[in-house]
Amino acid sequence: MSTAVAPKKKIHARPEVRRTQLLIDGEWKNSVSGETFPTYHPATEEKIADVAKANAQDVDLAVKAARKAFETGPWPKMDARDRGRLLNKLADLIEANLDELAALETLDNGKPINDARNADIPLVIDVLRYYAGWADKLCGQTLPVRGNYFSYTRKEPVGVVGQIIPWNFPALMVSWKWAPALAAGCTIVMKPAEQTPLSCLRMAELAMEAGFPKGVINVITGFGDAGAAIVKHPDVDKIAFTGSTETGQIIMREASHSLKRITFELGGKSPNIIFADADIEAAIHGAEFGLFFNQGQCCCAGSRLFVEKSIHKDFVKEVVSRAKQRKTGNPFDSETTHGPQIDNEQFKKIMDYIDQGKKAGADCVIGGKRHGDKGFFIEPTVFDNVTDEMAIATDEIFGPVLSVLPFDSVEEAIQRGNKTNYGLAAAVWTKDISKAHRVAAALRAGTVWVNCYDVFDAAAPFGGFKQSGIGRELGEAALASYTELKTVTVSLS
Ligand code: TXE
Repeated sequence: MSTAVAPKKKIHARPEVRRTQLLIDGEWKNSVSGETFPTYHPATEEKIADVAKANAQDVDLAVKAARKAFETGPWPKMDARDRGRLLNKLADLIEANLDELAALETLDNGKPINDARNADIPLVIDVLRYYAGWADKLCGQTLPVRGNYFSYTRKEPVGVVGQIIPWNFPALMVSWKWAPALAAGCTIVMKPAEQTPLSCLRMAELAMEAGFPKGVINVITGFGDAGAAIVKHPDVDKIAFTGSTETGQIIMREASHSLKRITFELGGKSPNIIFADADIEAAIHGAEFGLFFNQGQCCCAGSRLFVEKSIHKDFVKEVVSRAKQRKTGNPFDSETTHGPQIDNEQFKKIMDYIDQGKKAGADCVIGGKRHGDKGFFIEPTVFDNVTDEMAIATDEIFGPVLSVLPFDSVEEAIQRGNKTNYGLAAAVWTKDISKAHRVAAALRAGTVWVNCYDVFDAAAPFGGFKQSGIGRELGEAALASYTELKTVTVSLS
């Protein structure tokens, strides 16, 4: 992801909300109970729309449709290249409706429109196209077995997959989940987060327009109980989940009953390590962007900023000055760079951490307060002189709160950087190439950025060590979790 450079000021229009029902077996349906729930615009707290509230009965209908599409529908048996063509067609339709989807994302999530237009939705398109190319390249191997046998492997779709996603990158998470699953020939029951169902529903509508057979993509909107019903359902073969570590633990316990395949992308507390010999200008940007992008609501946010003591004072001064320059306000304004948090629950959680940081004795050098009196805005906040055991250094805050931790040596930075139960991402800033590689190898994290931050690519696997997850998304690696490997052995005698 790159920082969006705002063009001249423009207030973008709010989009129309076209879909609020469940998509089951190619049909838009109310929930069986008839119940709905509201979704809100986080910048104003106004209700946007009422959306169908699914329960276990709806989930059962969606799983049945996905199972039928998998067993008897054309999908897994379709020529792989035609599956790829449909993924490309969906990418084209999203591109044609980029402005609308970006605005929908801003409406439902509150992220600045410039970020949605220049980062989220273009990445969605890229991921779909990347996996479209994989659809006809999932090859097995011939095996040099002993005896008069011909033995080979086939990569087959894992089956019906339940996909449960969060609210921080609603459309992007849809693409990370749908694209490898569809390329592999799986069918899907997806549950978007209750805070942000709208872009997923619009993408599902575009998938229908692209011509995906009915039952291949089903969307269930609702709360954690609907997610739990997907996890419990005996006819779901795999769960792909992005969200909190706590919910991941619940899902893992539940999925163990039927030994469902699982992939998890969970929380993080990523170390962003700045050495004195770094390109300081670039590192200042990396420190600011690495934490404040998306209002700090990134699983890989560089929330522990380790700064070498010899540059610590000046570096913090510069980061604070950048934080001050962030423009907080209406996310539909193209000049806004800092939007609201997603909801009141997250707002309260973050404010509580800010309070804990102050009470623990860290120096709150900027921010620390609510911005305005409407919407869930929090000022970009920097705590200096944070120590490893403070809650603001150990817990995922998932908000615009940066903790600065001064350090003395390479060994100390590595040791303290790794002192966490998480292991999603890390970054190291230095001009010394040997040091960069040494530290990159020593950090226990699924992604290490060197002299950059938040650089994502459809081809680059992403996921966590330790309690940050299981398995990998993106790249060729993601396809492994959507396929089963079958060995076929033929007697030649
Ligand atoms: O997450 P949940 P929440 C972290 C972040 C945040 C905290 C809580 O620290 O402050 O989690 O956020 C569905 N069975 N992340 O409460 O509960 C739920 O409906 C099945 C990091 O939003 O994990 C939603 O669709 N599903 C993270 C999804 O799980 C269940 C992004 C995520 O919700 C369920 C988001 C259950 N029992 C939060 N309970 C990241 N890794 O990026 C809830 N859900």
